[in-house]
Amino acid sequence: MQTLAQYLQTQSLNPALENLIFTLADTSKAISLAVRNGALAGVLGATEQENVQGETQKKLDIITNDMLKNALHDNLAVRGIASEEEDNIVEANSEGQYLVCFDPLDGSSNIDINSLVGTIFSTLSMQEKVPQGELSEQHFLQSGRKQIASGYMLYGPSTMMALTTGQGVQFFTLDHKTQEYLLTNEKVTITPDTSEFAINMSNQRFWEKPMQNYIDELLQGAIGPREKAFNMRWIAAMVGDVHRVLSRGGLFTYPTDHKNPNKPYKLRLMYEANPMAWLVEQAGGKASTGYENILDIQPSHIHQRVPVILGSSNEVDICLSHHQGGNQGDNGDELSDQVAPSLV
Ligand code: AFP
Repeated sequence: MQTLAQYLQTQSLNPALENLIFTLADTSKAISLAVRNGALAGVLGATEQENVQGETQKKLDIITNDMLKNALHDNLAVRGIASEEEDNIVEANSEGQYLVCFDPLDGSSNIDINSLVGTIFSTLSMQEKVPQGELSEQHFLQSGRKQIASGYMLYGPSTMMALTTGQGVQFFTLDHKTQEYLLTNEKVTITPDTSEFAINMSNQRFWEKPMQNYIDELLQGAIGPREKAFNMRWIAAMVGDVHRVLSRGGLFTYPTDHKNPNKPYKLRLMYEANPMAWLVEQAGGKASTGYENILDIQPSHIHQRVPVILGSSNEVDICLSHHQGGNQGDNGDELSDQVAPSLV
């Protein structure tokens, strides 16, 4: 089996980008160890701090954020960093050419139940050179199409990395003995058809009408319009749910919901939706908000949230056909007193 280093050598990447991928991979090995040791390392549980999004930070959110931030800061190719756990962008090296957006520990509510968590990353290029002290959020606000290397590390029964540099999707598995990531799937492909979906059903009454109608058809099974039974899974860590979709197909969605009209979307564009949407497209699947391709969204701020529907191409198309002709914020009669949200 090829190591990550051997594989990347065959891809003719810019050596600085290759080096950046190694930095991310090496840091994930240390994160994997901290996650595996759990209570033995005293890293479980919450802190009393909140992140910029008002979520209570887990100890491991902060530990993993610091690990990645420090490692990336030490890499001279990195110009700046945006993280779920940082209120503002962090400036790194003046000569750096890359910007890295990351969620250091996606699914962190799973930590204390010893369930799946992961790290998600997205890399962009600096479009212009700016003097030290003048890097701003504006430099990060590039559409998902501009990503140059994205992926995730999944800390599960095995530690795995999914990577795309725009040449398909590869899976690497960490050999804990040698501490090498080894190539275990060189061409990850999402089956176009599926009978599996992932959604947090407890929000059903708050979804827009098109999503309610689509899921209702799936739930009717063989006697409904889809004429087949569907299975449902929900890991509560996007990284785990998307890994399943990449591995055996499926549809994953965290749609618009009106539980809290001030927060109609859950997933973050720059370090959750964009990297996952690019991976899914590179593996032959589709990713949309319901109304537009995720990768075409022009971001308005680094912590922006968006609705996400992604996975097996034919199933995503069927879901999108329910949205056609409708408007975002179409809640049907029951919730029509709510204000239609804009992308926030
Ligand atoms: P955390 O990283 O804050 O735990 O959030 C994980 C996440 O953003 C995403 O990975 C999951 O798909 C989603 O939240 C789960 O949300 P629910 O708890 O509402 O099901």
